[in-house]
Amino acid sequence: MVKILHLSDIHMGSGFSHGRVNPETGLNTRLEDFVRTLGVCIDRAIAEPVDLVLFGGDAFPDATPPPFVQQAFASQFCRLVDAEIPTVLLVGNHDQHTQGQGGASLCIYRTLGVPGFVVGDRLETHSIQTRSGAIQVITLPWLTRSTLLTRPETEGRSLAEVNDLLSDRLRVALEGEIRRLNPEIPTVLLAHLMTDTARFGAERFLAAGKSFTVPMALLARPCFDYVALGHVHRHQILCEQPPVVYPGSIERVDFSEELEDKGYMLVDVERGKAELTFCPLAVRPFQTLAVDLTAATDPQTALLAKIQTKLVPDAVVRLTYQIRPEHLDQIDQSTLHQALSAAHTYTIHPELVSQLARPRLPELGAGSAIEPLEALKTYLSYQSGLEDIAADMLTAAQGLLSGDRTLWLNPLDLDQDFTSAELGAGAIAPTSEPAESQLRLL
Ligand SMILES: [Mn+2]
Repeated sequence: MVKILHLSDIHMGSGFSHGRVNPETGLNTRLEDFVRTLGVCIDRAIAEPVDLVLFGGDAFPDATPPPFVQQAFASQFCRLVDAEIPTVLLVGNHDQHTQGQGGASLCIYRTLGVPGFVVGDRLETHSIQTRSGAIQVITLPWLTRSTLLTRPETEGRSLAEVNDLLSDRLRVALEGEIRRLNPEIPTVLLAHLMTDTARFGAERFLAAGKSFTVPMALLARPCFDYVALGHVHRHQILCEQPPVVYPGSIERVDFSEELEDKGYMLVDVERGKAELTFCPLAVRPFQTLAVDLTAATDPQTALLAKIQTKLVPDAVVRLTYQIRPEHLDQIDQSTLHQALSAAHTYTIHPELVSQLARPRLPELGAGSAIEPLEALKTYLSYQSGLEDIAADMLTAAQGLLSGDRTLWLNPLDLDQDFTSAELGAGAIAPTSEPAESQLRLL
């Protein structure tokens, strides 16, 4: 039985906008959070101890992280070297660099010859000797079309055709690795990819462009005893036999991960069998507080009450409130900042709900048929500001529809020598203050 700790999508150095500078260290608190959480994973690997650590890719937000971020990452992984725990670092899409082979930020571990460290920047099988016996790890880093296809092969083809072609190439290349496996030894596929059955997490927003999805049929094969994935930030088990698992990211990268549990996997693998446990990590909470103040008589009190009862201390908080423009000055900003000060960091997003932006009237929806005059009546019945002239407007509309000029001419233009009979039923006499009604109409 080989004991494995499988973690993924560290993204160390991202989400700084959700943190603040720690005056004691000069570092962004979100970097400190990520380092602490990674530290908890490494602590567990050493405390067990596990026989092997598998990292599923996306170490940093990009391939050229600043030195202090690289150093924070290295100082955690270097503890595995001291503990003599073999480690495989897979290259994810965020780690790839256009210059040179594979991920520049991770290949340094190979260049330096860090003992026990393997960098997975190509499709390759690694035979690793652990304290509990040998294991085979096939590394499959993030694939781009240029990995397996040449330009003439992709030219003039649609995205779907290119993806099919890429799928075929991957099938053949993976088959080549599988045929060379020793069937007696447990085997893990460690891959950074999007499967066709995965549920999306934040990576939908992180990855630029539409990318390649790998069919589950390529992964869920009996030759693998465990399929360790990276890329999707939401933890999920896609297949039971063999287990195909995204552990998810170890920290929340942004608000799209607000409701997701974060953690890593502990896996006991032997040939034909794997037992797995998801180990949750106590990470910093993210919280969206949404308050609708459009119907509140005292918006300030309603808003503060919501914050005081719901705010999760030390969370990254996003407060959104809907308010009518005329009530905006009733919100005292300094009191609001004071109420939010228990948060780790917070942002405030007031949303002005204008009278004009009210929801569509159900009677006037696209699905219902209604006569123009009835439509106008319905509209006017909802417009409290037009009450005084509603009758005039209806009369004018009647005139427009019937073609009767006398009904829609502005009262100002009308000859004063007329009778109600001439105007027709329901009409009203010209107002003594026509200028005012005109103004209201504008
Ligand atoms: Mn990724």
